[in-house]
Amino acid sequence: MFVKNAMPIPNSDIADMLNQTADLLEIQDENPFRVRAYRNASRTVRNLSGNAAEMIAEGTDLTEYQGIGKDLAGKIGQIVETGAFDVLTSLRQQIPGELDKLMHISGLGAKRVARLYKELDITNLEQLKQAVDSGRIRDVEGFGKKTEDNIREEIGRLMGADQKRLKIAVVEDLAAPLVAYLKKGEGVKQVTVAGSFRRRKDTVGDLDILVTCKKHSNIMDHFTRYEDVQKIVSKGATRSTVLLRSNFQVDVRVMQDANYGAALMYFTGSKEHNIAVRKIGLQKKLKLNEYGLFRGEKRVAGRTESEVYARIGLPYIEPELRENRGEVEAAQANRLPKLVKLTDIKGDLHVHTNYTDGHNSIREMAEAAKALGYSYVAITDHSQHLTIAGGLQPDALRKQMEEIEAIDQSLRGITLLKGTEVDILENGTLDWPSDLLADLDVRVCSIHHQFTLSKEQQTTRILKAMDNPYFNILGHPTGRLIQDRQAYAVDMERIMKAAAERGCLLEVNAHSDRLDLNDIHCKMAAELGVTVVISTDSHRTSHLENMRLGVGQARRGWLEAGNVANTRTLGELRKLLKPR
Ligand code: DGT
Ligand code: CA
Ligand code: CA
Ligand code: ZN
Repeated sequence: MFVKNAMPIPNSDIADMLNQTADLLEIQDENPFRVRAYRNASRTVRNLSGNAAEMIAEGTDLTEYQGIGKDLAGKIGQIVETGAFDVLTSLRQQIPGELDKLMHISGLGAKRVARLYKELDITNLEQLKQAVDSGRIRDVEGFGKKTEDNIREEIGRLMGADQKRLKIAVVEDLAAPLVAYLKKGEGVKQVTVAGSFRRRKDTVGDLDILVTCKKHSNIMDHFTRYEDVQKIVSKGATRSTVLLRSNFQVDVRVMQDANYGAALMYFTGSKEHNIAVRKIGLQKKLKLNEYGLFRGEKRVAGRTESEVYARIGLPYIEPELRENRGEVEAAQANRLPKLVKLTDIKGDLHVHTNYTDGHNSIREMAEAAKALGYSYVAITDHSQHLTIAGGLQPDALRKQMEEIEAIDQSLRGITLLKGTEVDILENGTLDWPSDLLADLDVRVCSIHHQFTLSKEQQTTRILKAMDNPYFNILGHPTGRLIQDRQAYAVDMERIMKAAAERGCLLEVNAHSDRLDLNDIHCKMAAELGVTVVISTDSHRTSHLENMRLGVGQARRGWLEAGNVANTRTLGELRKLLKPR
């Protein structure tokens, strides 16, 4: 199970859940009184002066407040206790995608959103945009030119706001040349990217860069003259902000050596982590801010992060853990995980070639894997059902297996494994017969179609597939594409429990668009005793290096090398891949 967060759930989260319930009920054309009851309760909770969870714990009767009857008080109690409540949970299962967000677009509303879903299968902003762009929306009853124009304008605004965050791989490409450039500035000593980038979040809102330099450096002139700068938002001696041509924001702050560690800690965040650490400091009469750790007026630490943590009485906490998801408590109890590292990874178990939709040959992929120092790599092309990706027919797979064996014979230092990425069909069977599966070393089993099944159906489908004795690895287990496609509905806890029982592995897909399992799911995997595999799903040689992105998510999910199958030797790995 999830470790319960030490912080009580904020009122705003409870209020959001109640409001979302009202939205979803409205989309279902429910009784308006029931809808309004949820909206009223939401507003009341949002405006409470105390924290609802704490109030309940202290015995306050919430029904004393306007708009909260016995029934709703019970539901709020359920949210406070479990972080969820049954009405919303079941509504979310019944109503796909982001219909509740779409209904707030001006010109839409609940009824129209429901109609768009029924007639055009629209469940998210991207699909709505496509329907507007292609003119299909005009064909729906009640949608005229004016509505269409309204929606188009609103989509532009929403997507613009949404796209301010970028995928971490994209931000890496912006950050690397900028950091190299800053390091060339006169008198510059250290340059470090802090913020969510350093915590390896899957998307990043802006770059927070810290610099130390000798006195009288012209670092801010240097920074603002960077060729990719589109606009200087502000420029000062110690802090400047610019927008790059991609519209992405970069903050640069100049720090003193004496408080560099404290500043790095502050600007690495997360804010929630910082607050939790500061609280512990205060218990010891120590004040922590970006200028250092102070007892009274006296700075007692600040030069390095380790020094600051140590003076507060904590071991060093890795940036990826700093989300206030229990890491501070774990640090206090000396129970921090020893996080998996990129250098622990011994091979890649999800790689495509030009047999299907990859760009490189088997030999090219194998040699690139060898160059990374791996001791094994599995070739896993698509199965027959996935025709759009050139899925192999059985005889083509047989031919590929022979070629893999031949190339493996000719390569030293790395073992090529015969694999497949086999589709999980809608009824839960695998897209290859058992005799073919039996002759392979690695079977990655993935969902590539029917994303919109109900949670129950999708879960059953996967569980059924896992009953197949040849099922090794569940590929990209939620199917999400970051900022592009929602995860399909699935009961991850049930899947993980089943995987743990059967010895199935779950993939952390390191492809820059995917990164699923995500951080939360990785943590859940460790807690439920599921072993994961971190794989790149490479479609060309350069993709093999995306392994670091998957490792980043695994680290955010508290995973140690022992939780990750492809940190093991080939011999140990083969045991995990044996049919059951
Ligand atoms: P992002 O950019 O949205 O992906 O996320 P972050 O975490 O990089 O957030 P950002 O850029 O707003 O701020 C960078 C760090 O600075 C943040 O992780 C913690 C710290 N910070 C910013 N504002 C505050 C604040 O009001 N209080 C505290 N304690 N820390 C803050
Ligand atoms: Ca940031
Ligand atoms: Ca920032
Ligand atoms: Zn796939």
